[in-house]
Amino acid sequence: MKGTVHYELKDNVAVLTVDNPPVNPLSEGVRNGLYEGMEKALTDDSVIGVVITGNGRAFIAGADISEFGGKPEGHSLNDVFNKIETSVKPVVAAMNGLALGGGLETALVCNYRIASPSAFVGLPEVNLGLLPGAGGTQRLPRLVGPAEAMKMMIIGSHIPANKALKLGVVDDLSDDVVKSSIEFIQSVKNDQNHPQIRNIDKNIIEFRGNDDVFNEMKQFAAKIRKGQFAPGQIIKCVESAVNETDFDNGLKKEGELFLECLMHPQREAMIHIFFGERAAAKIDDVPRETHKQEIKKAAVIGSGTMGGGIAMCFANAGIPVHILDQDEDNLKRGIGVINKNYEMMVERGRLKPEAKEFVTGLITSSLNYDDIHDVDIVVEAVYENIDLKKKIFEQLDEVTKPETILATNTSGLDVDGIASVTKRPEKVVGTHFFSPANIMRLLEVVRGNESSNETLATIMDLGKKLKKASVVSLNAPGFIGNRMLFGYSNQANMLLLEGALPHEIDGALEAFGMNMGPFRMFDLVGLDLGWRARKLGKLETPLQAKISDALCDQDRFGQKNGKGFYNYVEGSRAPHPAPENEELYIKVSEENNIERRQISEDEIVERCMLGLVNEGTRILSEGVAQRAADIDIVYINGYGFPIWRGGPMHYANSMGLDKIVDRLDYYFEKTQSDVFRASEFLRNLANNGQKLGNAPELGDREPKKSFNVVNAGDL
Ligand code: 3H9
Repeated sequence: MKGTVHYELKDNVAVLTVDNPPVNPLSEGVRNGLYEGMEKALTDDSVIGVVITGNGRAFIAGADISEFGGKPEGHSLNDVFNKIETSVKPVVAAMNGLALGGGLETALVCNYRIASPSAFVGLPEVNLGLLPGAGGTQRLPRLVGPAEAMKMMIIGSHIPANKALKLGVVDDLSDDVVKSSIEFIQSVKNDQNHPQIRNIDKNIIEFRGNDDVFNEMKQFAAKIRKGQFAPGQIIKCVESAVNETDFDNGLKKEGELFLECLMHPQREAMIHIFFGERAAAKIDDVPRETHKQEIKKAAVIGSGTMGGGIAMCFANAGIPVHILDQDEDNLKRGIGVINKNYEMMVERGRLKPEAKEFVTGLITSSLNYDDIHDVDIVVEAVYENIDLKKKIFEQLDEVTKPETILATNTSGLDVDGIASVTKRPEKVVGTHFFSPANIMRLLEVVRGNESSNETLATIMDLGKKLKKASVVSLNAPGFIGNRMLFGYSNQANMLLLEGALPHEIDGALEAFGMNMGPFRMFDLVGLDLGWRARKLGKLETPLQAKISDALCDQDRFGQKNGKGFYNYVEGSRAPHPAPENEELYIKVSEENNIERRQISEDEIVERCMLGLVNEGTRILSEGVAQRAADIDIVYINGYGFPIWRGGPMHYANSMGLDKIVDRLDYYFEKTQSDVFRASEFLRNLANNGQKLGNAPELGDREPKKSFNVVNAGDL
């Protein structure tokens, strides 16, 4: 049984300390401990009140997420909360640290709340496809009003203690929460009544019978949590909190709606991502106790969009960073962009002016390699040219101290090739940030053949400090994310050749939940990249790229020049259909003997998803990704896959691998396209009724693709 609660008497006050490292979730042992602790305190006449607190850095981080979907054991949270709320002796929540979900809900059934200034509170259940199901939707609106409460629950934000105090979520702040709580209990021990949030209705009464605030929230939720089930449920709960005159009716409604969330596939998908993200940060064959280098100072080579964004990541994490460029004008421009980004954050209220001063003060720059001799890590972020990168790495190897980690921000070049020019290949690693690097959460960490355990452990640790979702990929063409685009993009392009129009394909995939359809993405990236690479290498245009190359021949390069698959008006990224392209689509289809036809949304989604999933299974079968969930993390954080579907691999598992193989075989028979050729690995899993999970053991893997067999522009 996980977790326990220590019972201690201090000055006639029972102090119940939740102990369930590292973040004290309400596992069975904790629920039982709280229940029994409350009973003991209530039956001991010498006890004048109860303090509930947490051991370590957290008060209570919520219900134990790993218990969802299983059979509940021990005392329920309801039993525990009833015991606390009906206590005749005052109960104080001494919130020493994080109080999230069921943790904040525990505090809300107490009579008083005293928080440490460093504590954070929040009801982030929505991130797990859930709603606060232990009274949070009923009690929080009574403290802060329905609008603020719904905003907190729909965003799922963590609020700092001083803001919680201002909002009235906590009553006081103290550096020593247990001592202050005990003193407080001494001061109210003779009071007959202690406040209960269930009895407060001054903040909700004015909203009774008025739908405006709920309609506004529905619009807000549709915008920031498109396609998600839980936000609508949260709003319904708060409607009950406001409109039901009997508190217990509202609680009952919350219970019913919580259960619906619990049974919903989005809950399983989102919890898969919660644990998947934490698992992805671990590398199977790198022991947890591996020594990590301290990163006290960093350098970034190149002051372009990527370099600037990466430098901001370091500064935001409080790590001094030096930007190096070879061109003074570039450097000035780059620093200017960084300043503008920070200014914009201040204007939008996302950064305090003094915080801006602090972070910009951490960024220095120059044109001189000698200035980075003492840094602990260098991230090279120049444009994708292997010869240039190799030249830079030779120089970095010369000027930096021997223990400096040398990282390359490449989206697809051979990291081992780059490492080979240094005398420290064990210190070389790929760090593929996604643009804009200061905003996008994904970090693909590319493990070179010789990258040492210490280097990898240090980078994974750094990823966490930079607030990234880090995923390890072996050094293979396209790594994980871009390689998977191959099958997906191939099918999007084939559908276009077969008769569907870009806005129809994008529309179908966006309705499925993708943040951005493939043709909007192609326009954003630039159609000319593949076209130029093929021209340079005198390579033939593959069938799927014929339309894209034909558009480039007509100077349609995408967003960069205002016309591609779509048209754009200056200063806007909004796509407008380009009917003038349709003649060209028909012509290219005809030239390639492809008969155009009406294509259904279902077929569009199915073919693109099969392309994505099948390439994912190959990546797994080669061990390029450690686990299927790692691939899901990549796709959700870097490629706009809807989190509520749990990522492409989880999606395949939930469809059933036997069905996936059937559909791959169906399309393979029709098209003979390699995109639909099911691997033996996938077939075996499907035949044995298994799911996509870990990569096969080392000896059982498919050989990984080599860099020299992949054509430029194919990926
Ligand atoms: C809820 O409360 C429902 C109720 O309303 C109603 C019930 C009826 N459970 O993230 P970290 C593990 S729903 C179980 O690396 P950090 C985590 O897996 C819950 N395990 O640390 C990891 O394990 P490992 C509402 C949990 O400092 C380890 O703890 N609460 C839980 O970066 C360290 O976690 C939430 O949604 C949990 N609740 O971040 C909060 N939480 O070491 C979810 C963590 O084996 N948690 N673990 O990989 C978080 O957001 C972050 O973990 C937190 C700490 C901010 C707390």
